[in-house]
Amino acid sequence: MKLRASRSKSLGLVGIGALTLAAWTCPTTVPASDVTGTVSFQGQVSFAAPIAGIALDDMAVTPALTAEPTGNGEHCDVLAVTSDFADGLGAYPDGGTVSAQVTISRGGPNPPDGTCVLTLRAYGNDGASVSARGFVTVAVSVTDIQTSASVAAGEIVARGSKTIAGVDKLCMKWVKKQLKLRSKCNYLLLRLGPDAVLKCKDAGLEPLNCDNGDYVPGILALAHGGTDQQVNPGAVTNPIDTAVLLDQLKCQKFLGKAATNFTATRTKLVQTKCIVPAGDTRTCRDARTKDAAPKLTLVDNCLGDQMTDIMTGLLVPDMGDACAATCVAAGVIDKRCVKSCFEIQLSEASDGIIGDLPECGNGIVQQGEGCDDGNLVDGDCCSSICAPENLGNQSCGIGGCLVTIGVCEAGEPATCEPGTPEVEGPMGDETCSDGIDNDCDAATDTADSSCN
Ligand SMILES: [Ca+2]
Ligand SMILES: [Ca+2]
Ligand SMILES: [Ca+2]
Ligand SMILES: [Ca+2]
Repeated sequence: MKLRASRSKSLGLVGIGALTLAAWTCPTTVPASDVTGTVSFQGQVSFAAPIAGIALDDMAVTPALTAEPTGNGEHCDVLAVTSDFADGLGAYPDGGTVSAQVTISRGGPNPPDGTCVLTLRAYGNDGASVSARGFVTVAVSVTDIQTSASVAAGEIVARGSKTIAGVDKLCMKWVKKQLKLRSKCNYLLLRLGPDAVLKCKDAGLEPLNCDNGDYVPGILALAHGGTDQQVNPGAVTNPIDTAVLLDQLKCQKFLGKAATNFTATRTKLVQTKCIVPAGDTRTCRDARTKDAAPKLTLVDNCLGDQMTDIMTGLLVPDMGDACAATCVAAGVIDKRCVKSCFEIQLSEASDGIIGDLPECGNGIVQQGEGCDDGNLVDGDCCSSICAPENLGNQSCGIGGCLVTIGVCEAGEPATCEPGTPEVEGPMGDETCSDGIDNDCDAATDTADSSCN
């Protein structure tokens, strides 16, 4: 099982580490060498497993508003994006464009020569509680930007998630425990062979609606690649030659720990710090990614590079294609690249577990929204920022049937229903002298024929 799109061999992944210069190092204005252009994308969206209520043409593909540079000291900025839906077979764009206006800069007279790594996100929902999400990273060169090229992106594999963010305590506990235990189990099986399955533990039954998109197995697959024993424990019939490959095995363990610790930490931080009224923003979640990033330094503990075990034929250490394809060349692991790749991949997986960011205008009332009428228009009871509006009162009916209520109720237009007419009369009855048009026929008391 793969966490994400695997056709990433052509994609470059990144070191994050843009150099920040203090202002005083640039005493004079330098000629601008920035390169700006609008790159458009085409590609394919698919589902890891069918998701009830969501079809491929419900999926909209949108470039993220941030991009990472690969060149030292360079910057990539996304100035504007356009979004489009996939067609019935998952191909995008479908009639419109998926594009990003990008500037790559180096801040000096020399033109930039690196690439920008952009993230394309695919998202759709069933209009209620279930969503589908996926992403892919795509490298865009200076030439692509300069020529406003059309770039083919790898396949976006979408998984199920929740439209309303947040997981309960039981789920959080299960995720954390399961990641830890299964990662440990993977190491035990590699080191000791299939008999170690007896030592393997499991966090128990997954709580209901906890990981419907199977992000947890996806994370383990990303951390362990071809050595992942989760799907078929005991597939390794012989233990790995620990004498020869001890460093490699330890490295595998660190990759697992780094990935699982990072994910558990980020998921918990997002839950406690971002899932609060009006607090769940991309900025908040990105900040939690940075808070959890130190967990990924465990990757640095890896000694040695990839080797193939003679007995089992397994490549150790290994990781999912999404990172292996870009961060391992001729068996040499680029640890900085692995950390960056894990950070991107696992943040998206953590968002998959926790659920969607609120988006005003998607028709679903989410965290921090008082209403969501599916548009970004003011004056229709639910404002352009998804706050219920007060548009004064409305009245209907006459006489005893007169009803006055708010134009809006709880962010939706309210329908005024006149009261029910009562009997007025006959003559002598108190309803003929109460000053009220009880039967709502526009004639009050003695003016009403029923009182005569
Ligand atoms: Ca919403
Ligand atoms: Ca509105
Ligand atoms: Ca009356
Ligand atoms: Ca009357």
